[in-house]
Amino acid sequence: MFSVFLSPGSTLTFEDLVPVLYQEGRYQGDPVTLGIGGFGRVELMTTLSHGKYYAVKRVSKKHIVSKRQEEHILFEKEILKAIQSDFIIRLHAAFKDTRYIYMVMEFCSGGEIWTKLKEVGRFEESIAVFCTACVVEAYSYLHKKNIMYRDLKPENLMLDVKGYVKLIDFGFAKEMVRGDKTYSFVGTPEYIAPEIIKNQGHDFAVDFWSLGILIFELLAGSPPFSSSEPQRIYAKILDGVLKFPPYMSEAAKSIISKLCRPRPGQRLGNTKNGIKDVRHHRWFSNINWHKLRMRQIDAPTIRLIRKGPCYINFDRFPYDQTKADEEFSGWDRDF
Ligand code: PIT
Repeated sequence: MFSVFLSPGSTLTFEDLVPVLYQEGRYQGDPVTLGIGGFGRVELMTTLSHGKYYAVKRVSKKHIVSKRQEEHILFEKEILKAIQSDFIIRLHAAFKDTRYIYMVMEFCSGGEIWTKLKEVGRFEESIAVFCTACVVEAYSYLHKKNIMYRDLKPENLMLDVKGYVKLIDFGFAKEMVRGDKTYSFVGTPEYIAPEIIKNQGHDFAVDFWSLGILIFELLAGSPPFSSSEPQRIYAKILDGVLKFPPYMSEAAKSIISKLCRPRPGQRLGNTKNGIKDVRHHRWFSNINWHKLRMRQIDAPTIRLIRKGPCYINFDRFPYDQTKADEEFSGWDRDF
């Protein structure tokens, strides 16, 4: 077992981590799974010594090699290691063995925004404003470091114990020189900007497009351009016609329209004043940005968070007993 320590003074070792088990219900006695994705699974773990909780992402090395994701996963770890923001998930440590790589991350006990949105249908405006403001802070931090995020959606937003929002999943993030463009086709169909679909090259502006889509989805419960077939979604995105439900406020419609402008150079956040213009839009007039950064605002999202066992705000997933094959090619030397 190799281990990497990322926080000086911390004594977290892989052997210290033990799984947290469901205390009741259908899966009683099984390890708690917080999420499953194409990438692997995230499990809830704790230490017997200090009792803190961690979300541990585990990915099969064989799977990474078969999907040619070696570079990607190494980069994901390097990015997460370099990031220190209250609005982005923290990576505490990274480990590997012969079968898996593990990323030990901060546990956000409030659960996914996506789960909450499904529960209540759509968010009240004050909740949507607060969640989006947290994302703006995360973007501001990332863009200052020349990192595009490229995968904004409710599934990638977690609530911490205070109801503050944190960005997770840096699988599509990319470091970019200012002024450069990249041509990779990435993202989730409903959130993809028109210039990506048209393969015209894209940059930081795609993050502002997706911010507009997110605001719409938080307020309406579903994104503005949707269909069961990705091709139909892309056609709607290229048409660019936003149809707002009658209950949406004028300020909300205004900020969404400005973020979802087809031409990247005209998009709010991507003109000469940069992200400042987003912060100054009237939809955010009740947000004190300084207080938000200081975590001195009472988060309206707290109403969405349930009290109970530490996994109560998460969907439950069956345990997967199968063990991945071993993998020895050595691509993970630097992990
Ligand atoms: C959870 C709960 C939690 C953290 C996470 C998931 C983190 C997931 C994650 C996944 C990634 C990544 C960063 C974070 O790059 O507290 O359900 O692929």
